Amino acid sequence: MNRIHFIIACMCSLISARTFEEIQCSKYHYEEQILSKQIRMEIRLENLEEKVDSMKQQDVKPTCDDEWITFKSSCYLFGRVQVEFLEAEKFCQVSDAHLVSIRNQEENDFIKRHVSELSAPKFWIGMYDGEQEGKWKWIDTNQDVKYFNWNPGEPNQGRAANCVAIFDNYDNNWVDEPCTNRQFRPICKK
Ligand SMILES: [Ca+2]
Ligand SMILES: [Ca+2]
Repeated sequence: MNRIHFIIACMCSLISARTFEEIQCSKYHYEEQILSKQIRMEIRLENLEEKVDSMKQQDVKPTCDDEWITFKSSCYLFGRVQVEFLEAEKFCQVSDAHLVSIRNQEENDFIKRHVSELSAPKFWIGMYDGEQEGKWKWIDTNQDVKYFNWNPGEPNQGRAANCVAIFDNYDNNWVDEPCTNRQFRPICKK
């Protein structure tokens, strides 16, 4: 091979090397695009699945037993016997329920609306501060109470009253009462 042939051969090999790199590069670029498209589609699919799950949950209505009333995803029973607070909780537990916990304004409005339609509206709700004065808990989960609907001036009886009731003469707002008071009926929730 003379000098000119050698130079031409080198140039050809350089050209073919660049072309090969270009082909490889464009192949990687293409694969990268496909991969990123695939990732975007997977994220969209996950988002859609989450949306479908949450829509399904919103539509779920429990099947409540006779005399129990459905609201959102729970069943409520407005008892007819007047008992002490702990007896009221036991009454609910017989039906695999607990005294009602009222977690927000909407649920409170539902309870108030229903109680005001009844002729003897004095009820226990499942809230107590028997473990530590002023630290109110829900009896169903033992969680701290975060939403309150005290009647103005309540709670007002300190250690003498560790349970909570709702009365029509207090506009069905919450009042603290001695737990041994037998004037109240249970509202159960499950
Ligand atoms: Ca108290
Ligand atoms: Ca009170």
